[in-house]
Amino acid sequence: MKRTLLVVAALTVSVPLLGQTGYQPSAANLAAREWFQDARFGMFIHWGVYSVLGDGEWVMNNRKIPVADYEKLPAFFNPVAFDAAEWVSLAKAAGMKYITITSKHHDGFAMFDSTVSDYNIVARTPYQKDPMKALAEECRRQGLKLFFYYSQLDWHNPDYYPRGNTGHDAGRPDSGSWPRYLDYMNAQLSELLTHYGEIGGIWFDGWWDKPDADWKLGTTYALIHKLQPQALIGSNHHRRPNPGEDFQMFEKDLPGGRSQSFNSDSEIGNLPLETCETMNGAWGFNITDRRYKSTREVIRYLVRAAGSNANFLLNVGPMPDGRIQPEFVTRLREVGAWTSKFGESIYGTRGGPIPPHPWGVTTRTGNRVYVHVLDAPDASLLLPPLPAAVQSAKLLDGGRAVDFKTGEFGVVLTLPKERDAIDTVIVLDLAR
Ligand code: H79
Repeated sequence: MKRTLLVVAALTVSVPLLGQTGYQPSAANLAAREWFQDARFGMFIHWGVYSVLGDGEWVMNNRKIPVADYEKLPAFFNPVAFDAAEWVSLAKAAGMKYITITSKHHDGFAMFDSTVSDYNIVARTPYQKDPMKALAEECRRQGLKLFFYYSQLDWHNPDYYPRGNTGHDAGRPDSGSWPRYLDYMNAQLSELLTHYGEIGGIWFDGWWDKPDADWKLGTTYALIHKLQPQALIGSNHHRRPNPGEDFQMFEKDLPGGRSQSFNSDSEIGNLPLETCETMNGAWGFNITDRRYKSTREVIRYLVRAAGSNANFLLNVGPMPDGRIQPEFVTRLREVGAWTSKFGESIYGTRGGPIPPHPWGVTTRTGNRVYVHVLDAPDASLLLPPLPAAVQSAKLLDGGRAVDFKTGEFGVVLTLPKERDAIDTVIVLDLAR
């Protein structure tokens, strides 16, 4: 009985607090959402003191490393080969339009200059510099937007209490002040929103660690939107978007996909969409992970994402010395060769008009439809009826005409005998 009452009380209290109620995005924010969707392709960067161990960004939790031992890591983090211009140039060469980087991951270590705690890169590492500053400046110089990943979950701060589902082996005292933790988090977010010029937005993660806690999301979201109204807020909570969020992301799944257990409850909302994926199996640098996706697989994921009306945020986990490993660099340059040739079928498009199919996807701009034929075994392909009559069909690569017939059931395309091994893109111009 007591338990039931508690549950009811928790529900009635927490529901209205799940976001910035009454949020009206500013004109600048709405414009940024359009920019974001046009951009379609970004670079995700997971980089932190965990990179030193070469065992992924979850190493503190997975190897049950207590705070006292984990705190030895910053002394070994000295990325003397870090060159912001190289990273940004590489992203640009791949055809990426923005970068999203871990400013703080679950381990709680700030990869930026923070005054609210000395658990940060400037105070605790021999490097003593703020790489977010260098990246922000370089992104501005090269015309990319910079987003900050920020983990709401924290395995280091004792005020992250009561603890959530993870981080139980960090050896922290069984006490702490949750309101003080939220103040700390909001103070760090204020730093990220005031010290680095105009940023693209904040990519939250870790909410899922304490889904029943009162995160006072409305306060945090209002703070961000007040400091930078154009900044886009997204949260990787695997739920429907909350009021105050500006885009919705999916981890290791296309929108609506269910391949990951944590996506079992995810639902697609009405906001701009993004999906993120790793280039091997790891987000943070992993020295033994050789499960590299091929360039072809990466490009086809970008195509499938665009056809699902979503951006693709492709991850790299730089090494502790600041370099990006050659396996990633090679693939990114190859992806760039493809995007520079086929980019018009991706950038500035929206998914559709035909929903994704096993044979491939469609993207569109205005009255032009790009049919991305990925896995169509037959010599012809039937498209369901389109919103307007097809006036011409041609290959994007080379411009050769593609035969088509319009009938009662839709449009039948005669596919070229020689298919592109990655993606055969057919351009349809529809009547206005
Ligand atoms: O930042 C990246 C991940 O660290 C973070 N989100 C992306 C963008 C993330 N946090 N949790 N999860 C993803 C899902 C949890 C996966 C886990 Fe595991 C499975 C945690 C423990 C088992 C993968 C395998 C990570 C550690 C071992």
